[in-house]
Amino acid sequence: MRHIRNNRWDIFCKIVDNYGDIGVCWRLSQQLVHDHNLTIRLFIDDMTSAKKIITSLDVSKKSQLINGVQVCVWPSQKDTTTTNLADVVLETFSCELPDFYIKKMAQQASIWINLEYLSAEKWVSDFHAKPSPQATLAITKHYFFPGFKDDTGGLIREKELITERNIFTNSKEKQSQFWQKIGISSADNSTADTVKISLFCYAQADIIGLIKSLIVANRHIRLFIPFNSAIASSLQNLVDVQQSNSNEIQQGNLTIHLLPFLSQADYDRLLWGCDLNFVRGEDSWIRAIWAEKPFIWQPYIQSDETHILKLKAFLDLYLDVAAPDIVDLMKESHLAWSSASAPTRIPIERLFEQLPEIKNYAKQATKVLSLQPDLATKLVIFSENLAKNKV
Ligand code: TRH
Repeated sequence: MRHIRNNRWDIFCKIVDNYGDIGVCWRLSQQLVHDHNLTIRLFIDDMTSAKKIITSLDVSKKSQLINGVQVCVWPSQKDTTTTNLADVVLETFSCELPDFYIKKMAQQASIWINLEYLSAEKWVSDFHAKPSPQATLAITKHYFFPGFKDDTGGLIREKELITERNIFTNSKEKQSQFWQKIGISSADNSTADTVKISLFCYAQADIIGLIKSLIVANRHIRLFIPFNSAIASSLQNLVDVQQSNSNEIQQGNLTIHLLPFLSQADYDRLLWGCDLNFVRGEDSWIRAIWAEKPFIWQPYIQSDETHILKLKAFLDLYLDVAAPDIVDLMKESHLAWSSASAPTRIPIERLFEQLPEIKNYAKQATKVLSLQPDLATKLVIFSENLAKNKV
């Protein structure tokens, strides 16, 4: 039997807001090159925003090779970059490919897959891998939904990720090197009861309430904040960031470390090195799961509190076999953090007391998820099956 291998892929990314779209596309593009030996072109509509994630990007260039990925500006009809279309075209998050490009795809019978946003909701299994024939052109788009269950597209997880994480968490030296690299050599001198927390969230969260609770908590806390505009204004209201004249702010038992926006690789290490991670959106959420540490996830805010449905669906799935007291505590904490109408703050002291149990559960849940095939592998198999059905 002939083995169908589609080696050349074009990936299209539009940056709607924040860092999730480009964060996912950049991670996946690199993985398809390094783990699957594919030739990848990544087309991006906003190079300046993309530079936040692809730090070595030269925004003046139309096309450049970075870490094995050919990074290109969003194409126009006259661009020679699109003379040769790839075998597989990956539209991400329904970003709408250029019309001229779709017409060419129809002529060449390209494989067209749309990568959707991640959700743990039940309907995802029904919609995953479904075809959508186009009304005016002889071409079919296929929907690929990431997900937590076997009958979905899986989660992004690089081949070496779990090994790299284990090497890091088992090596005091590697951790020490990391804290030094991001300018926090004092992190090594933490007392045994110090809780390390990372914070990445949307401005709607009760950041002030959280920090006030941490200031009066009955143990030492280090709070690491990769600085961004969502957090900046809340922080200004609470502590005098300007006057502190340093990236370290001390209030009671709490030390706040203001970090620059880290590289994706360093952000992973921050999650691995902390005891509790506040994450948001899509990509940092999944990285927190792979960190196998306790986390509080804040979904991307949507109208009519739709994001709360997404949050509840995830918690039901993720906490499926957790002890009832852990389920209650995690649900209460997540809803307090994400729901505008929640009357209470995160029960931080109870969370700290239960941290060892939550950590054990996180380990177990991550292990189960990491036994499933990863998203890139499923995507490659999916594209091969589509190609097989074509011939
Ligand atoms: O930035 P986000 O809020 O992105 C969102 C979501 O993806 C949402 O679903 C989508 O609709 C919206 O964008 C348009 O959160 P997310 O998904 O966690 O992406 C953040 C990326 O930034 C992720 O790849 C991790 C990375 N990151 C760093 O590289 N360094 C850092 O210091 C931090 C805090 C994050």
